[in-house]
Amino acid sequence: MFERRVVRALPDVGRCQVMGVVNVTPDSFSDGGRWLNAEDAVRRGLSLVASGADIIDVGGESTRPGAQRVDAETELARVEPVVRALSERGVVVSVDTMRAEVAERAVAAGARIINDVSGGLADPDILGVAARAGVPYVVMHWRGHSDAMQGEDATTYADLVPDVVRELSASVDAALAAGVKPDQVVVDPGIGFSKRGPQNWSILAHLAAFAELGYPLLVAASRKRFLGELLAADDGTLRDPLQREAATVAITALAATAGAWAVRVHEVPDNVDSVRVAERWRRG
Ligand code: PMM
Repeated sequence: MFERRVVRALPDVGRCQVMGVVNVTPDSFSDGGRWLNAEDAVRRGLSLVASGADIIDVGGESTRPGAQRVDAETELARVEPVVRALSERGVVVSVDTMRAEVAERAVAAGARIINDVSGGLADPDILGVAARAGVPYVVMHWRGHSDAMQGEDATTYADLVPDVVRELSASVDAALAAGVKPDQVVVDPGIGFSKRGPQNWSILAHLAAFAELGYPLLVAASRKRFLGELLAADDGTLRDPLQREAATVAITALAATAGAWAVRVHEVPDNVDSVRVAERWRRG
């Protein structure tokens, strides 16, 4: 277990926060196409809040392995109205984007967190946007875009955990150098990004090494492939993404008990129960 850190400028809910996912995309691996229409996406976000989500993460570009990039205009058209509508209703919104322009417009529309899966590597201008806006900035460990991230090069490490910690730390340093305040940095080891199945388990078993960086920790394992592999049928068929919920809730309990600041999940109620149990467990 490690200290559960909080993020300045966000409410401290007294336990690990639950970040509910709304992907306004046609192709995300588990909810792609379900909330592509802005009204459906807003309704989904509000329903996740009603069931206990503390934060809604709105994304307009799929980062599933092999996904093709969308242009900035398309991404913006998907996320901006949803961010605005949810923010106007008092929801704490994070914008899941790698683009400076999209982050800037989303913050102007009310987003209170920038969640950048590339940790500033895809578009370094995003660091200045986060610094000027003075909003929390999620720095994820990332080694390349979706078309290359699961290749041999991108998933090879000399020593996995120290390598990921070091690369993540370099991204944090760049964010700080651009003016992001240390108490607004969140780190995320990037489950499923340039990590093959077993590597994800090594990362999760060593969350404390990431906590040692000294920042709040976000864990985003919901429904990901490594869970499908763990729960595969005898013939090797992966467990369907929608049937990975119990496993996701188990990861939530373990991450929250360890001291994660937040978990990023697709379904909320069971994960809220899970973090409440975890917090009670931590207090003993
Ligand atoms: N994973 C996805 C999207 N956004 N953001 C953070 N901070 N960490 C993640 O691991 C992460 C993310 C991909 O999952 P999805 O398609 O279910 O959104």
